Amino acid sequence: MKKIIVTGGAGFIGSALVRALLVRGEDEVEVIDNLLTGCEHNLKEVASRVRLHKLDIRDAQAIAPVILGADVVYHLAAIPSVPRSIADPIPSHEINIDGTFNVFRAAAQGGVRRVVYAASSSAYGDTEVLPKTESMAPRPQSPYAVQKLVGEYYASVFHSCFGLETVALRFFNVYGPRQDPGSPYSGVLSLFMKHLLNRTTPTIFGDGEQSRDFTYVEDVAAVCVKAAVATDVAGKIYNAGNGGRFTLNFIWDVLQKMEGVHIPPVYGPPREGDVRHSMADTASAIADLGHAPQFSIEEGLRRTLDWYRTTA
Ligand code: UD2
Repeated sequence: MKKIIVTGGAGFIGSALVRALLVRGEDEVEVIDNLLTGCEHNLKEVASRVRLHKLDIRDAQAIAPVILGADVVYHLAAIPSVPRSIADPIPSHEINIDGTFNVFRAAAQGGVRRVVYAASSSAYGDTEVLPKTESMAPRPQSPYAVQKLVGEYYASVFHSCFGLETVALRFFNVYGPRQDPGSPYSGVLSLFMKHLLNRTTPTIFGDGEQSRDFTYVEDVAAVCVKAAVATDVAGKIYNAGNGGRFTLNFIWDVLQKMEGVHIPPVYGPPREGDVRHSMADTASAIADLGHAPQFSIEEGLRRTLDWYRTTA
């Protein structure tokens, strides 16, 4: 039996990946998570089939024996959020850079076949050209973006210097069930869902015309699994977005229509470190990984809203 590790597997994206792996028939899935932003509840339905190691990736000695001998490590553990990395940069630096180094090192020393690393579209910053292609020079504009980019560089160098197979996937604004709306640093769509169902007013930072390539969480889980098996991809970086972009104003309008309500948002000042527009060029991921996003924005929003309505 092949051991599969998901760091951050109790988080919103990690737990979706764990479920996708189990559906595929992987039967030795282990999670490393310090439960800082993730929670055990996210793994509730699959708890009997998953081993949860409550460990922090900053603790290199603790994670090494868990990673030892794994076939694949999906490295998703991180402190997300651009504004959080500005307000409180040290923990995100330590987890996103030092912790990521520890995971790669444990994988290289522990004979792991491949590490799939969750990178971020924030690496692009404000490029003039859309869509954003992997060959563009990175222009990080927040500590979080720098941290995620350093992880990509480490992924590449662990391949070239230590022979570890790595694939970095740049996630583009992932949304869906289980995204926690409980923090001011939560992803905007989880906050929109909360406001919509509570009939409260969301705050939009800036004019709401900024756009994002919102990607449904199951599509991201699917491309992670593909990245673990694709050939001739070691050491490379791929966009894991949908190839579309929608403004915040558009999304809030769609959600109001779905719910049959009229709640004008409040507009605040633009957020520090924010990128204006984000949209993935998916050609390389389609060609090399067989990436095939399944969920339109309407379908993804509908499923997400249904989940919050019945569960949250
Ligand atoms: C960045 C990355 C994304 C992922 C994520 C992890 C970009 C383009 N995307 O997402 O790939 O790594 O970080 O955290 O860099 N907003 C509001 N009101 C709110 C909350 C947010 O208007 O209450 C705005 C915010 O100013 C931004 C947009 O919504 O323009 C998206 O913000 P977010 O925090 O959901 O994600 P973002 O784009 O920083």
